[in-house]
This record gives sequence, structure tokens and C-alpha cells, in this order.
Amino acid sequence: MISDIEKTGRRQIEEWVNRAANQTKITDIHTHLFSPNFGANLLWGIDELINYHYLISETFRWIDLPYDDYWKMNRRQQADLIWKTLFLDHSPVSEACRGILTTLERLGLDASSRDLEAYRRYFQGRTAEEYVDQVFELANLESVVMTNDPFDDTERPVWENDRQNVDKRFHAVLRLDAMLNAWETGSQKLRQWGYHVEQDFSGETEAEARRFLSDWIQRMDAKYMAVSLPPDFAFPEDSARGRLIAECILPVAQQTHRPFAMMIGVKKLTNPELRLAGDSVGKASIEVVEYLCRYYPDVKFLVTMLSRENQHELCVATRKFRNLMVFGCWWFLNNPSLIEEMERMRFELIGLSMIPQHSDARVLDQVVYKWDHSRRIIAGVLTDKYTDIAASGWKVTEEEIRRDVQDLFSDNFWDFVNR
Ligand code: RAT
Ligand code: ZN
Repeated sequence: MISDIEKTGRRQIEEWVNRAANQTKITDIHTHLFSPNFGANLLWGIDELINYHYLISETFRWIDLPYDDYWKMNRRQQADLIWKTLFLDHSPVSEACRGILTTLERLGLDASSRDLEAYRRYFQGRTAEEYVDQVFELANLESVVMTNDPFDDTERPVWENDRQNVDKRFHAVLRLDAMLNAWETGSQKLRQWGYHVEQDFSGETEAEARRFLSDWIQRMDAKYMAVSLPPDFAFPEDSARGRLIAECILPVAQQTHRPFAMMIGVKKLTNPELRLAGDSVGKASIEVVEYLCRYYPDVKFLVTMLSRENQHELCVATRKFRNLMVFGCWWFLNNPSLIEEMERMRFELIGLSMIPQHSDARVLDQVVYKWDHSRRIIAGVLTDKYTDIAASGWKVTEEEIRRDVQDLFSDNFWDFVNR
């Protein structure tokens, strides 16, 4: 039976938690956004929102169009098709569709008008710089962490020639998929840039690959190194990736005190015709994470896993290793029902010592809805948890709730990076 006192207590706790969740500024620890000085790399506005790859795959569920015909269309034509298919011909109930409606509403646009041209007009004449300010305000963001790929030819020149103009609210991450998952081409690039590496690891390859990592961590002031990994990721492993991780990444992570982020469980191009929208998910091995944490206690690991089936064992592994920080509800897990389940389980198993969410936004405006939706769910679960301990006589205070939310939305990340 729930007593009246408990009901009053719950209402008070709910008010405190909601206030803390709404007012605490967020550090978004993994996005695909860019500081405005990266030009066209920073995506924003209604046509980009609609062309999100999550929505591209949903659209192809309904249409017979050959994939190539879609890719030949311009951005606007693609957005028109997605809008018609997912918003007009059917109701937009999926999380990615709903996200657009939340964003329109938070921008002050009339979602009920269904008037795509009016939404387009709203963005005309805006600059990326002013829109970044507006979106950060709406999403209550302190800062975001980018995904920075030195192998990307549009990005590298900015780091080489214009890094002093990176907006201070955008932090860098050294993303290493092109090196770790494609060493044949990765090693060629490194050679072109003056690092003496060989595909067969002869000569001074390992030392030179370490020099490359250190140079780029320094150039970007990268907060961590990161890679996405397949479900069958193994370590130790007799492969280029295994060797690079053992001999280059882990020593550099240890020496520079920068975490190594592993995003595990992505099956690349399950349907290649869908391009970026064609990736899928598979269950990975928790033993690999445990092995790394155990045998490299001086390396800090940020880990997120893509499969729902991995979440419980990842929480348990996090209980065992203080050099492991679990983060986010990644990609196919970034849906209300799964976020709720995951946060509840994490609070129960590891308390507040984790990073509950990241947005993974690819389009600037997306942080508005992604944080709106997640903030609400995290606050709801926290309210339950504080109410439970209050029912045992523990004195819950607004001040301590604010401290805890500050940890979850920002400080747990920064303390982990800086320790
Ligand atoms: O969530 C996504 O948009 C994915 O396509 C990936 O970018 C993933 O988040 C990644 O960082 O590899
Ligand atoms: Zn991502």
C-alpha cells in the first residue's frame, strides 16, 4: 500500500528531479556534429533532419523505388519522398519520426500544419553560428564531443590549418575506424603523411603508428580515442587490428591518460544498397571487454554495446572494473522503451557511476529531441529510485539530487577523462 505521506514525498521528489534534469547543462559525449568552422561537415536544418539515415531505412520499408534512384536524387527530393512516405502516407510514430515532430515543436513551428515548405522557409537566411547558439540553448547543452576522423579529406585540412577557430563548446575525439578496421588503406595514408609504417608491420611500424596517434591527440586536444567494432571483435587477436590495439592504442592511452572508447556490436553494411543506413547489430563477447579491463588496469575504457542482449553483462562487468565506464544507449537502443529498461537496470546495478546517455546526433537540430526524450525518461526512473530510498527513511534533498544529476549529465565523463 502506498501511504499519503509517500505520495506527497513522491510529488516533491519528482519536482526536484525534474527541475535538476531540466536545469543541468549537458556534456554530450558522442555526436557526429562539428564546430561551424568545419563548414559543410556540420549538418543542420529540415532537409538534413528528414534525410537522417534512420529514416531512410524506414522509408524503404514502404517503397519499391530502386535504391540507386533514391541516391541519384538531390537532398530536397529525397526529403520530399521521406516526408510523403513516413509522415503523410503513414503516421510518424517511430522514434526517429517522432523526433522531428518534437524538434519542430521546440523550435516554435507548427507540427500540425504538415507544411514542409513552411519549415524550409524557417531555416532560410540563418547562419550555422547563430543556429548553434539557439540549439544549444534549447537542448540545454554545455558542450558536445565530435567524432573526428583524420582520414577524412574534408576534415583533416581544418585540423591542419584552422584549429584555432574550433568553437570551444565542441570537443574533439580521435576516431580510428579507418586505421584499426582497414589497415591496408590506413597504412598507405599514414605513409603519405610521413609516418614510416608498413602493412606487414616491418621496420619501425609500431613506433611510427604511436607517433601518429600522439601527434593527432595533441593536434586535436582529443578527449579520447574511439573505434566502432564488429560483434566478433576479439582481443588478443592475431590480426592487424589486434596488433595495433596491443602495441599502439593501449600504450598511447596509458601514456596520455586518454580513454579508449570501444563501441561494440555493429555489423557494417548488412544491406550495402542502403549505404550508411544499411548497418545492423549483433551480440558481442563481454569476455573481450573483461580481458582488456583486467590486463590493462592503467588504461581507461569507455564502452557502449549495440545489442540489447549485451546490456546486463556489460553492467556487471562495470561493477568489476573501475577503469571501465559504460555510456549511452547507442543507435538501435536509443528508443524510449529500451532507454528506460537500460537506465533502470544500470541504476540498480551500478548506481550513479555511469554515463546514462549520449545523443549520437548527426544533424545539429537532433540534440533538441534526443535530449528532450532521454532527459524525461532518465528523470522518471530517477524519481522512482529516490522515492524507493525515501520510503526506507533516507532523507532525499534537492541539493543532493542536483549533485547526482550533474554527475550523470556531465561530471562523470569529465572526471573519468581527467583522472
Ligand atoms: O548512430 C549512428 O548514426 C551510426 O551510424 C554510427 O555513426 C555510430 O553511432 C558510430 O559512431 O559508429
Ligand atoms: Zn556515432
